[in-house]
Amino acid sequence: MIKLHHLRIGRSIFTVWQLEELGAEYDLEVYIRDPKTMRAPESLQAVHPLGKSPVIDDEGLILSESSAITSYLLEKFDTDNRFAPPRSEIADWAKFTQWLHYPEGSVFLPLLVKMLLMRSDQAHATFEGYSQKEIPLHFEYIANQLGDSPYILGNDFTAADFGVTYVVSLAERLGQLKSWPTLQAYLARNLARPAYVRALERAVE
Ligand SMILES: N[C@@H](CCC(=O)N[C@@H](CS)C(=O)NCC(=O)O)C(=O)O
Repeated sequence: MIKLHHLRIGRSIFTVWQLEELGAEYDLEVYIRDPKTMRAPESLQAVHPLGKSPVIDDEGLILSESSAITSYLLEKFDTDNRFAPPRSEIADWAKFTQWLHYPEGSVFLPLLVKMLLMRSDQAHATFEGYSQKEIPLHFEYIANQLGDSPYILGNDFTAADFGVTYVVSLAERLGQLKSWPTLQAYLARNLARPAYVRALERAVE
């Protein structure tokens, strides 16, 4: 059975959500951040050298990186393509893959810079300039992609929505969503999904 090494609070709740959407059986090992440093406990390093979460252990296969974990879980549990287009539909599959990797690859960095700036008591003009320009660039891109659709690839919820929901939720935690009603509505819609609610209950977030 898959074991998910889940660090509270952070992106691995979105992996718990995926496991719930997929109806997979799994065990959860929960880790708590150091309240001062907000870093993961050292015990996570015994699981994976980077000591970060999510990490899954599937009968000895240790896998890190949230998007890679999503791909693995789809391969294993989404055999009827409920959450991703089949590879045979190459253009749809390529767009799906782009949106699967975009949140971690492109959106997370400017949000991380913003988070660090908020924790700093010094002025950092270069970093401020970067995050002030990059964050709206990404939000507009996501909002335009959504348009009037409920999900990032249109009318159907797909596994690309997990990562996009993660970065939008992080943006909300950082107080960055006030002028973005489309993103607020998208976030509320996804977090109301029964599988997300079950994930919160299971992970006791
Ligand atoms: N690129 C990795 C990032 C993993 C990551 O940085 N996870 C954070 C939690 S959101 C973490 O474990 N931070 C604790 C630490 O670095 O001490 C992924 O997508 O899984």
